[in-house]
Amino acid sequence: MQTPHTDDPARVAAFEARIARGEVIEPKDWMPDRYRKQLVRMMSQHAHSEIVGMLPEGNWITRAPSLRRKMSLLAKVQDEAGHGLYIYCGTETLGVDRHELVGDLLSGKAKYSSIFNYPTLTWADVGVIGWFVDGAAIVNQTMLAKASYGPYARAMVRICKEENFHKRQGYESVATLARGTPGQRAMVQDAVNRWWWPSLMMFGPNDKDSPNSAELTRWGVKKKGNDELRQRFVNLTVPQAQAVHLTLPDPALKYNEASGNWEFGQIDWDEFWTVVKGDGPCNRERLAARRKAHEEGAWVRAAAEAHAAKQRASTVAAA
Ligand code: BYC
Repeated sequence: MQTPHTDDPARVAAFEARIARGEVIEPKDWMPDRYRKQLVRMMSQHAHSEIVGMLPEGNWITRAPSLRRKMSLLAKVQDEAGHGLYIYCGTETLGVDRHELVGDLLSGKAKYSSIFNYPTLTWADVGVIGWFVDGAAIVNQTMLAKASYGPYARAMVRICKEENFHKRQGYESVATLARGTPGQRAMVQDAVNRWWWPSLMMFGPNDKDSPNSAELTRWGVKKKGNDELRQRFVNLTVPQAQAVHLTLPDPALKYNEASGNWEFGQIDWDEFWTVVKGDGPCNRERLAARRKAHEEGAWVRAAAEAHAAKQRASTVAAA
């Protein structure tokens, strides 16, 4: 744990000048306490999202319709675990311990992305998650790859490469179903209808209702606001839906020639906050699954710790 520094104004000004010059902040550099706290908050929520995010799709590994689909789903879910681990490592460079962060997730104190509190009812949901959820994550994370904090930005570069593969496999699966039997078409349209609005919520509240945005933008963590990224996602996704003849469940969707944007309807913010506060369709189920996995993994952690202690002892003996 680094010694806490006093945030004296001259140091903060020098720090902000570095950010303004586009310099990357590294773990050993001085940073305002608030910058460190904001990063720990956001990065730990992000890591938790990757870990909880394995659950909805993991639910379909045993029921994937072919060996090929099973292999790509397995690889995708494993990638999400890897993303969580890189980001926990990144968060530890800020002086926190991942056991503490995981404890906060398991106790229900920490947040993770609202999107993972919705159920995966059919196989089509898996394709739609790849297309919408990974698609939204790429839009958000491509910006975070330019964030001012080096370890977070570098993790995002690799993660975005993997998310691109996830999105493509999801869209390809959706396109296959959309070209399939009337039953398959209806199944994929139903999945699109259920996942569209929760995917738009992934970008967070409107900028005017986002308490963290101003500070994160000033410090170069957020390069674009929640609304701009959400709009970018809508603009990218509408033509993709048209290409596979699927309808997005929003009668207000309309192309605005002047702005070049697809205008969209009202997001149900009451639903969003209900889910964020822990009362979504699957919040309890997700936390119960994580707690069970954590308890069942106790022997692995104990074995790893015993191994590390043995290694340390033999290093000391050899010195
Ligand atoms: N869900 O001031 P705001 C993946 C909270 S996983 C829940 O705008 P900020 C994948 C927010 O935390 C990738 N909570 O916040 C994995 C804040 O609460 P606190 C997930 C949300 O931080 C498996 C409050 O609302 N991506 O790709 O400026 C399978 C006010 O919001 C949500 C990330 O985690 C939400 N959707 O901006 C497939 C990206 N939105 O902490 C795929 C990293 C907001 O003040 N995170 N809240 O109590 C970010 O980019 C930003 O944190 C957000 C929110 C844009 C999400």
